[in-house]
Amino acid sequence: MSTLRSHRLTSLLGIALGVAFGICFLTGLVSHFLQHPPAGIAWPSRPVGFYRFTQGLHVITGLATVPLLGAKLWSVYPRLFQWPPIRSIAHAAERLSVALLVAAALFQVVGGILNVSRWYAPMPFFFTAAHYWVGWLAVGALLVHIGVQLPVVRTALTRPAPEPGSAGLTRRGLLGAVATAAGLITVVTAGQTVRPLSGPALLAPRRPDIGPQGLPINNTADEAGVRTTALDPSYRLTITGPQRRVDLDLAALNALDQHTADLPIACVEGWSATGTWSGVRLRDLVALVGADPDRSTVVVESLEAAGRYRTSTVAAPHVRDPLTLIALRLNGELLHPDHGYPARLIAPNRPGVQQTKWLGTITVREDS
Ligand SMILES: Nc1nc2c(c(=O)[nH]1)N[C@H]1C(S)=C(S)[C@@H](COP(=O)(O)O)O[C@H]1N2
Ligand SMILES: [Mo]
Repeated sequence: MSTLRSHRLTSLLGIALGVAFGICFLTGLVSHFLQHPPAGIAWPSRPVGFYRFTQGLHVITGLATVPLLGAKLWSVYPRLFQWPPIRSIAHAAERLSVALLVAAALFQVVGGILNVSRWYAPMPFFFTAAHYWVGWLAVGALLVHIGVQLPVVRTALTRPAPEPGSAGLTRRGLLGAVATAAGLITVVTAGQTVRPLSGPALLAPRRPDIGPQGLPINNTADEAGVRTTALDPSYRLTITGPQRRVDLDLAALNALDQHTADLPIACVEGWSATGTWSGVRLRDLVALVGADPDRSTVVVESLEAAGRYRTSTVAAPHVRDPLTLIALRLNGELLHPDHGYPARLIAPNRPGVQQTKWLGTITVREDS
């Protein structure tokens, strides 16, 4: 057995891991509630890049936990198999919470990596829901674990550190290696959302600058099965409001006031990239069908026949925001078919999954 294993090492790794999991949990909650707001609560549309920041942080921190988790498990590995496995009721409860914590932590990290790599085959369940609920399980087990281990950690860290061993890897050396590994993982992946790091982003599943019109794609027009309908010259955008319904062809859409905004696509998978989008303000279209743009809710629907992300709801703060566009252009060109031609939604502080592409209909409801 390695002499490197000690309460001190485990404590230090545990604190780092606890901080990382805490950041992941809080940013994960933001992502969940932004996408599933509790009834009667609407998220603000500003700051523009808020979700880009929290979700980038979520995935960066999650990936950096891999070496921490590995080292932490290694440092306690022999103790996980102590005999007898159960000594008392309290001991049994503590063992169970540790088993839950290890299982939940591995599930979160492995599932997160599979999702970021878009490899869903090993996950025959809906990843997002599972990731959310297991997150609560992990945090619950983590709090129990912290409560139980706090005295051990306190003793281990207040007692003077033992003399370093004479041969082999030292504790400082091991912690340094773990920190270096976490740093390296960050450097080769964070570039998918932090532009200055896009050069070394060798392992990032997405690069912010690779894709048509300088932006990555989540789902192509062919994958969504919309190429024919999207390119059909008889295309109309149907907008239905409390007072009237209008069908606008591309000429009519282009004849309306055009506006430009620099806004990011911030995917839940952690990549993000800013584009310069031009088109019609959603609030102008809301006014066109006789609703009050300052107090309306909008449902947009894609030409895409099926698919989880074919529709999204735009709550009042985003409808009202002059930066919320039905974009017709990206970076000075007509939208590429993969970016949602002929028209897509783009709004500030909004998860990528809700930036609906290939819009077919817009339904406006005035809030009471
Ligand atoms: N209709 C439709 N819109 C969609 C999607 C989709 O699958 N179908 N994917 C969403 C996701 S998950 C993201 S991250 C963004 C990506 O936009 P981009 O491909 O233009 O970069 O589009 C969103 N809009
Ligand atoms: Mo996405």
